[in-house]
Amino acid sequence: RRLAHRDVGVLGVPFCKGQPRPGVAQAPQRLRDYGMLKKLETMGYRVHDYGDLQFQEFPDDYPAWNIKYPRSIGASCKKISNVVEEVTEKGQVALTLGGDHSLSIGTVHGHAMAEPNMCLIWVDAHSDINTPMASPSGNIHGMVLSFLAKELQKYVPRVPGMEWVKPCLSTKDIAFIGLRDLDPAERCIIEQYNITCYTMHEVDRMGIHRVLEEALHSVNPNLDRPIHLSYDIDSLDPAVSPSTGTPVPGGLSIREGMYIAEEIAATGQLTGIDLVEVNPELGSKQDQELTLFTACEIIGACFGKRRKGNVPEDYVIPTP
Ligand code: 4U7
Ligand code: MN
Ligand code: MN
Ligand code: MN
Repeated sequence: RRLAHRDVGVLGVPFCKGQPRPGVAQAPQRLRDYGMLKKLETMGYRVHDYGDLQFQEFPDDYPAWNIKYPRSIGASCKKISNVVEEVTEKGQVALTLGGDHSLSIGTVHGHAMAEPNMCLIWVDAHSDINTPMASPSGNIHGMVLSFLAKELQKYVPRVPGMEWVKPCLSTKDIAFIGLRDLDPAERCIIEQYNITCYTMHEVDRMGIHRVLEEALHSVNPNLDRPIHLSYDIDSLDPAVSPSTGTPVPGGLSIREGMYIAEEIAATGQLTGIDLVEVNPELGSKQDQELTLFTACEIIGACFGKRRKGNVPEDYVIPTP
């Protein structure tokens, strides 16, 4: 399967209801305007842009327990899941541009429907595994994995809008990288279910090379499983990605962020990517440009752009 994927299916998700700050819904268009898709075309990919997803309005979308906008998010994620499943089945790499991280309930679900043997690498400052009853905020972007992990369903109530979700992952199929802001329930779940987890503490202790080696080994030892990479831009240090809703100091450097993307791309197994939580309306003009630049560099690396250089397949050194 290595390098077989020359087609990318792009889905924009201008969605922000999983968290409180507007602006994150503008990211898909801003990333396109910044030239992200042109960059992929220049790299030799055929880019199929499915445009921005259209959402249904739910005027009376009252909280369920403390969960905010369950019906809107549930219905949107159901659509997202169907699109990602179709795109994956066509043999295209599904690239989803968020939008807040709640959309990954849809992308991971859709990818798993098409590729049941899939594993998940979650690059984030946060673990997004709060259960609805434990969440301190009620924001779904911090609860994503609790809806998807089979082992956690005993903690998840029947939420209006989410009835369609089939828990499609095991906690064994998840690896976290970059974490540095965990709520008590999240730390407790990671320990009780022994979830593969490399926080910034481990990045400092072991270096990013060993972190990637071990993370890949634990979820994908033979590198024969399709990989879903869910990349929250807040995993990176606010110095390189300031325009995001929940920035946390002490994050990944741009070099570590690119190394992660390069190594996962090199497996040849990366078939689904989310880029989420870019908020191009936060911070100064310069902050916004920098965040868009960083996001494009990361996505380039996810699609095989290497800092050591690339040689096109049919390249010959020019002769005089
Ligand atoms: B993101 C938080 F309480 N854990 O649940 C929560 F700190 O997608 C933050 O990673 C979640 O940006 C952040 O609301 C979600 C909070
Ligand atoms: Mn985050
Ligand atoms: Mn996140
Ligand atoms: Mn965030």
